[in-house]
Amino acid sequence: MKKTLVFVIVTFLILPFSLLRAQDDIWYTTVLKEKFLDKNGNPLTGKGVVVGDIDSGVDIFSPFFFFADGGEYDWIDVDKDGEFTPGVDAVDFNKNGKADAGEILNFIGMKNNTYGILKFKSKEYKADMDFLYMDKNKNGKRDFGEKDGFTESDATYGEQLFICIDKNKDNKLSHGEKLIALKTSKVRAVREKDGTIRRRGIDLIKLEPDTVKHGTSVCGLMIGGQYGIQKMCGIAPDAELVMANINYDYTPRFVRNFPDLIKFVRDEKVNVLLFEDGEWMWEFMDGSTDEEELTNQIARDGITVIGGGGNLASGNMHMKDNLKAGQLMSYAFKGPKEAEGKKNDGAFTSFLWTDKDAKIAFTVESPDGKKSPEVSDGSGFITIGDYHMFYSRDVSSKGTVMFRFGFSAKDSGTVDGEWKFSVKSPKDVAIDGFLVDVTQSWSGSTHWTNKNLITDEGTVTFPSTADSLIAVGAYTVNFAFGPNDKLGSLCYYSGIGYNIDGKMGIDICAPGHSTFTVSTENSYTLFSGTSSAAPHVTGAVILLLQYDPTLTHAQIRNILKATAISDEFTGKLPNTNWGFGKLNTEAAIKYLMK
Ligand SMILES: [Ca+2]
Ligand SMILES: [Ca+2]
Ligand SMILES: [Ca+2]
Ligand SMILES: [Ca+2]
Repeated sequence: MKKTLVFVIVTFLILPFSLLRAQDDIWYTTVLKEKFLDKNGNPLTGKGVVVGDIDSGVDIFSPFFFFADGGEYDWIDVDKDGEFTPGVDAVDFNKNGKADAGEILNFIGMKNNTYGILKFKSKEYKADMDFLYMDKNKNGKRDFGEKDGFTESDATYGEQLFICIDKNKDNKLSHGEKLIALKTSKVRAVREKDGTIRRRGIDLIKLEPDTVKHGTSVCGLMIGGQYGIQKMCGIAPDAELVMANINYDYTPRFVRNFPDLIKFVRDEKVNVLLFEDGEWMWEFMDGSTDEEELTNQIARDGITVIGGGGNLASGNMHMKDNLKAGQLMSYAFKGPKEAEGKKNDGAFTSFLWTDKDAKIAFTVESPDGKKSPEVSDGSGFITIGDYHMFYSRDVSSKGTVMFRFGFSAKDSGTVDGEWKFSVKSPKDVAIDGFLVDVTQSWSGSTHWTNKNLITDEGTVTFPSTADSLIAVGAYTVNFAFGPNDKLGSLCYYSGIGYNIDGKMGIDICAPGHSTFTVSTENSYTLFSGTSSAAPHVTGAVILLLQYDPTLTHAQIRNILKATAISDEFTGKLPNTNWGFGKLNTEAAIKYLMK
């Protein structure tokens, strides 16, 4: 599993045990409590704004990602029973007043993957949650894509999709109610993992699938569905999307080609950019990398840049200590043989400190009890017993020192067992230790064992460590699943604290778990993590930009800051858990309108 995404997959495993803690009233976190208009009197829905997302991909065939720009149609009660009969009744698509061959009307039957929290059945048509389609080949399912003979010029890239205007609000398709045809994809362009660029109107229909499903859910929160017609839609459903798909590597940096992804999105002239990746391994964490400098430049150019703060807190993969001059300290971590169904054949650590004159010396003891020579500078490969060790000391442009290690077994076996570091500094210095294994998991399969030094302070992840980036933390809504998790409280995994360069790590917090969005294969799903929180802020920013396209990154950050909410959970603001507080999209819009 690719878990460097800002996403808590592992926590889903414990969901069913906590079902009783769901609240009765669902908060659709992406549906605003009030309706707003832009300066021209149009609804504030993101129209005219382009959002860029660096993420796993997007399911372009989902009914959530087409505009409702295909015109109005009538339906015909073919069997004259006074109600919509799927597979029998018709849509008068050629407007001749008759039900013709190929005009059979059916519904998708959106799957309910929300552990029953959303109350709807896939097998019943519900106007507020489902989509209709014209079953042209009468096979009882919606055909789509090139595999079924459709081309780039076909509306909805498959059999024609519709939504119903449920005028009498009975949640059914009733006599005389109109259908609106969906037509144009909301996706303008996507850079595939191998660099191939797919564009709407040219070859978007060939886009690689979103096998990880993450990006599809993120986009559902931002731009999915139809405003004012369906119960659930994204915050800014009339905005357009540009995405750069992430390809993961085996060893850190797990996303190697960040500059290519960032430049693609920038060159597509997006108005707001979202990062949906969080990394901590072999990173300086001080905002000094080329990628972060590029991010700062984009923000200076007027594009708002947002990122999830990462879900590293509570992962037992970060420790801090204060080394005393000349004192020998020992740190250790332990990993399993297998983790998440795969062989644990690699572990990585990095130690960071801010005094480059401190030449800290390390000796490593492998699980078979063999010791490395002392290393304090340079880089190299060393064999210890049955293992290989890579090490390197580097200094960032901001003066942060990073001492990296990578461990593997000689015979391509696992690195399970306990690894010990003996550490000695010639000067008093504070040191951070980060850890990860090949699972790249947030909750971690491999953990520090010196429990008293483990801390969540300083767990906001790269690239949200960039100087000019709105870093988003997550708080609990709708449905709690952590051990001490309460609705309204900060999510236990949400990164907190100051970054190593002294910047307050988190700017603002937004709904983490559990939110509702769309996933691949025509389903609704629960979503969680700072992955969920960041698109809420991005959606709010899209609406602000529709109202005033001249707003800069700094102006938007100030609006969010001025309107964020404090409550019993946040305490006095700003602070390093919550930043400025909880996102208040409605207040941010009103603040701008004043
Ligand atoms: Ca009927
Ligand atoms: Ca007809
Ligand atoms: Ca069909
Ligand atoms: Ca109706």
